[in-house]
Amino acid sequence: MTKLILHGHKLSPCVRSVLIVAEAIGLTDDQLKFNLINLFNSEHLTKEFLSMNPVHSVPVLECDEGYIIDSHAITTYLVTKYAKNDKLYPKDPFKRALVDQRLHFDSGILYIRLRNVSMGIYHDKSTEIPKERIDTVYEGFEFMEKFLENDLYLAGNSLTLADLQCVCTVTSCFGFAPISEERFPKLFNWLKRMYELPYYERGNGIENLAYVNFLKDTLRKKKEAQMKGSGFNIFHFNDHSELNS
Ligand SMILES: N[C@@H](CCC(=O)N[C@@H](CS)C(=O)NCC(=O)O)C(=O)O
Repeated sequence: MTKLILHGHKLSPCVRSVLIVAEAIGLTDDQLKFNLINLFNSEHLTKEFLSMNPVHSVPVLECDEGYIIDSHAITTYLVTKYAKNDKLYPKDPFKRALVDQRLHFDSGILYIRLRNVSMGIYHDKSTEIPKERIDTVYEGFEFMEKFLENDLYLAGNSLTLADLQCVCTVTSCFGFAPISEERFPKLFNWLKRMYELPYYERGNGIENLAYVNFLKDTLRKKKEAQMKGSGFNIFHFNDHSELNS
């Protein structure tokens, strides 16, 4: 096995998507080493990190050939190189295109809408999440409900990378955009299938809960700070020590 180091923070939905894919293809912690980048101490803005990733985002995968940035590029690389078969990322051109479309949906639509909400929680003066931002997330869920209209999974009737990537984004929204069975029956049942994966908790569930609580907690602390008339800065306000293990 060659060098594989994942640089990131496990609260990050994008980092978790790499971790759940690594679980799915059976990469062990020894094979894929984890290096914590503490975003709350701006470790993603250091000269050393920027030389790996000028876009200063996590995750970054360091491998023998160099650095790969963006979770979607990392997961497709890992599956192509290390999975025992092509089930998660089919070689058939049409099936692959379908998976790729869902990955681009995650990257360009769903995740960006989550990010607009989370960035607002961290940096906006307002202590309320604007309803329009939450509505854009729900619109993303409506698109997924359509993807699932005739299929059990996002790109057909078997599990692919599309599901593993999107589940990390969808569940990250649960603190402000929960999903009900009445409104999103297909998505609700898809989630149940995802929760049943033997590696779900380890790959996403545990750290996702920490992330959902972190967003809620941040909003609460921001409200308290505003009531006291004191300043709020995400990088100095919270004690993030428990999040950095
Ligand atoms: N499309 C990228 C998005 C990565 C991203 O935005 N990561 C966030 C954490 S979830 C980050 O590193 N934010 C810090 C920054 O962008 O400066 C991916 O899938 O890896």
